[in-house]
Amino acid sequence: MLRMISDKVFSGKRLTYEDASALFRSDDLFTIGRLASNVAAKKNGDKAYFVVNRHINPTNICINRCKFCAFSRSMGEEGAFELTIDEILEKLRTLNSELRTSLREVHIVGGLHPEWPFDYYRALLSAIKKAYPSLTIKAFTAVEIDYFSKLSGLPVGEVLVRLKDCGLGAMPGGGAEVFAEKVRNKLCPEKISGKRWLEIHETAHRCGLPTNATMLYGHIEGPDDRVDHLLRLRELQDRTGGFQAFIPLAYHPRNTDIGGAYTSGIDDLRTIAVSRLVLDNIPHIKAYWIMLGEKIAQLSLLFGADDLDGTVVEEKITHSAGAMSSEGLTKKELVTLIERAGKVPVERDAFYNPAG
Ligand code: V47
Ligand code: SF4
Repeated sequence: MLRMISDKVFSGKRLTYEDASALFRSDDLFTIGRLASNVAAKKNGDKAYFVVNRHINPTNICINRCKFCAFSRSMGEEGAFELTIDEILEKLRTLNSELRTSLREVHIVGGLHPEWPFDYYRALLSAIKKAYPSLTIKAFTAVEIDYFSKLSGLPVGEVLVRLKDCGLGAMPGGGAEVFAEKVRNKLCPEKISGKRWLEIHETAHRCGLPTNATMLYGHIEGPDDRVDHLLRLRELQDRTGGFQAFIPLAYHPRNTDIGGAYTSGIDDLRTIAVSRLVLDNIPHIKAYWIMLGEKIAQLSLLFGADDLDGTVVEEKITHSAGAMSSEGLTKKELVTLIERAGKVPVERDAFYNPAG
């Protein structure tokens, strides 16, 4: 079976549901990795990207309370936080000088706050854009965008246009989890459906906003749920071309309602590789070092990934759930990880242009 898949990949043929399912079930990690690495080299040469970025979470108060999420709190619960716009600006102002001078992207996502109005989010974008005009703001998952539409009574397209007018430059890929209804209903019954997530990204692409896509793996899903997820993304990308990167997110079990175990390094590498092979129309596969740990993220560069994300600085979502990685890396540390994998580090902006 792998031989046949390998022939297909080398002749540029698209993999089917059955092919992807066989890849997720195979234990021939090195063959799959070598194949994925070949595909990655055709797309991105020996480049491995990183970005000088900072993550910011305006609040962890969330009405959804997904069962895999250790980050969220209810209003008034111990550990709940909410940041003012000034406090968020302060986080950018107090970056060390190396980061402040080369910061390209701020990544903003948070919980669905029961009381904040849509105007808070618009004012937040405008304030950041005013203080840092050249910074790209990558913000708000499809889950938040759907919530803003409900809050404001505006259709999703209008919400996105108004956020874009205030400085939104791109959308992150969170909230996708696993699209398959049976799994999703167990993991996060309050969350928007997979179909709605895809619709919102389609609307974003049509509004000229590039987005990313993720898949949360390693909890209660099976290999066929993963395949279904990847194929639904590939189908949308065929129609819009708006996804920049796909990021498999390794489930972290600590302090969550569903518990369970950490993913294995083998499954992490296989998931990166299969994603690279199946998503033939998405330009970049990101090995998010925060979730994979620095060393598996580095190895992922030999299994089809071409991007490590970035400096991050402060990370709460995965660290609430037992991440063992550090919270931030310096530029030098990212460059060293990449060079020691035998790849050429490319510092990028939010749109994969080399940072000049
Ligand atoms: O939406 C929540 C996931 C996402 C857990 O687009 C968990 O560039 C693992 O989407 N274990 C947020 N994952 C992170 C995210 C992301 C990160 C980096 C870059 C980009 C990008 C996007 O984390 C959430 C959810 O899917 N998540 N809890 C957990 N226990
Ligand atoms: Fe809320 Fe997002 Fe956590 Fe779900 S994953 S509870 S939507 S913050």
